[in-house]
Amino acid sequence: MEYPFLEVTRLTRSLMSGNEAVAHGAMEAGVSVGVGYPGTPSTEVLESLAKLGGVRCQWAPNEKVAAEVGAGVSYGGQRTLVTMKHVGLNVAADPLFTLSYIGVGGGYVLLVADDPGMHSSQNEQDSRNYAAFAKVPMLEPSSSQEAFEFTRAAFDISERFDTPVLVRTTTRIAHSKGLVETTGDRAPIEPIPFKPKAEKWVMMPANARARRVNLDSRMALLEEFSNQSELNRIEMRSSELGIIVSGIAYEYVREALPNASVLKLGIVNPLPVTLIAEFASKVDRLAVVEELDPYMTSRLLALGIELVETGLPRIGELTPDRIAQAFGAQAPELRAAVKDLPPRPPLLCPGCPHRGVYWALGKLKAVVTGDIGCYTLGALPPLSAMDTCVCMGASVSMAHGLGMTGATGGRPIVGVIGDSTFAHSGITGLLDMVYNGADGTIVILDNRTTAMTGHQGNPVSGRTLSGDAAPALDLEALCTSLGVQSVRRVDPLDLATTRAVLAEETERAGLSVVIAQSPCALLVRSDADPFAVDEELCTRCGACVRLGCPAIMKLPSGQPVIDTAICVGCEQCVQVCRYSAIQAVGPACDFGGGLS
Ligand SMILES: Cc1ncc(C[n+]2csc(CCOP(=O)(O)OP(=O)(O)O)c2C)c(N)n1
Repeated sequence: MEYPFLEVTRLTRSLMSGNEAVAHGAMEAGVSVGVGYPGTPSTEVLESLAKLGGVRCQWAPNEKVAAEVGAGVSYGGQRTLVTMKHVGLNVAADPLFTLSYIGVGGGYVLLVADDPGMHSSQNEQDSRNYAAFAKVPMLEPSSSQEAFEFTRAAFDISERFDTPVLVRTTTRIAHSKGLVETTGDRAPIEPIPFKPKAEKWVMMPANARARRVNLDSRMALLEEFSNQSELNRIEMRSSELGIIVSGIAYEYVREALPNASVLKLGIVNPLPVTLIAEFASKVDRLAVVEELDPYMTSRLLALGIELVETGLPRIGELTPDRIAQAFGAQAPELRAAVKDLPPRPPLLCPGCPHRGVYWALGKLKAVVTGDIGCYTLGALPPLSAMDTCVCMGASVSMAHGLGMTGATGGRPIVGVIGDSTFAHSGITGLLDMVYNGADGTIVILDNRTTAMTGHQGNPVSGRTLSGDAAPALDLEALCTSLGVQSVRRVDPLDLATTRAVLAEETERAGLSVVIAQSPCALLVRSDADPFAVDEELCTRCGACVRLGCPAIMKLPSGQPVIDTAICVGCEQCVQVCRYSAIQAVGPACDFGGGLS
């Protein structure tokens, strides 16, 4: 089978992360709209695509919306790239499972980045299962070069087979860099005008039943394609051992077992069953090496293909060492990692406005249903001020549910949610509380940005992906119009007022929202002088240390000291010191408190 994308004229060679390479692939494929929701390790795909220029790129408030905006673009006959992290695909699963029935107009590619080992996620999921479950093809690159080429290929496959296509990366592919050869050309795509065609575009039972049959025929054609495609390839070496592998694990296998023959799969759904049987017949022993779920293993065993049991872990990331060990091979020589580095646990930054809210909630002994963002770090000692964290938006709905139980023994229940997370999936939970007459207090931490994933704009901040001004959501007006009885705004850097307002709102019956608004400390350049502890006035009571500010350290003697190089002069510690022992000093350095 011939694919022009594999025969591109190589013009430019540059070092790119997998995320950048996906963006280049989409750009060269002639994509006209990129849309997604940030989430590590996928975020830089859309940011890179936006920087390449010529493609309209935008953040959606959540992944379901992104998937649907992309569907509209595709039905309008243009190519679209939709991006998200693995848990985002849970949110976008609803449209995905029907988009597969409908198919596409212009090419529709959904990039999903998994995070084995949970470097930055609340769980690890293997999105390959989604491809099989939703009945859509999935491509899995093993390098930055492939991330580029497979993304281009995915658009061709999408249009040729009339299907959305998933491209799956994992953290190691998304974030590691490799040389990528690109053409720099942009495929001229002729937009296909939208034609009303209810039997294709309108999924109601009568139409869906017909498309369901069509879906199975399409998957059969795609399996044939998978058997012949250059994206799947056999690399014959010793016939003693054959490994079936995809994604980053391919690179590990090449390092750990250089003599093994390999069937390298670039298409992981549908699996090329004939090609797999052919490979199996060429080797004495056959094994599957795969990170996370036994996705290929279980399918091959069901087909009656004999596999060597590797005992490789199903949790976390694979490594060349682990693979070598599983096959009794010598571990590859790797450059020794630097040992004994001090641990650097994530912490709320100096000057972070979230800290003031947690301090106040701690004083009120509130039970805090939490959410996902920088503010999840409030769960860590010494603040230890968050009691639950499940998924985006859950803080609001769980405050509602917990409130029905009376299980907190009279302690107030407060849901805490960031501005981006509130726009993502908090609004419906709040509407539910209003609708069902729930009591409780929800704090919206409005730091004017999506900080956790690298300061993306969102509907509350009123800044688009390209940095343009957009209408900023008026949180007070929104919550009031939903029917919340009391909506108040506080500056969380003013600890006494924050505490007083939260005390009033948690004591009153009914539903209230407190908007704690202060920009992320990394967004403002602080001109304030840093502070220092006057050891003569200090009683070592520890109140300042309990704020958990990285600028405040406790010496072995128990004496707190402030690192003036990172103190941004937010004065939160000044407010908790009852002995006036924390005082401003002259400027410690000339680069202020953070990025501007
Ligand atoms: C469904 C889903 N999509 C994306 C993410 C990635 N993610 C983690 S936190 C976060 C947003 C945090 O922003 P915000 O709520 O404003 O809080 P901040 O970090 O600014 O304090 C995102 C997008 C996720 N965990 N789950």
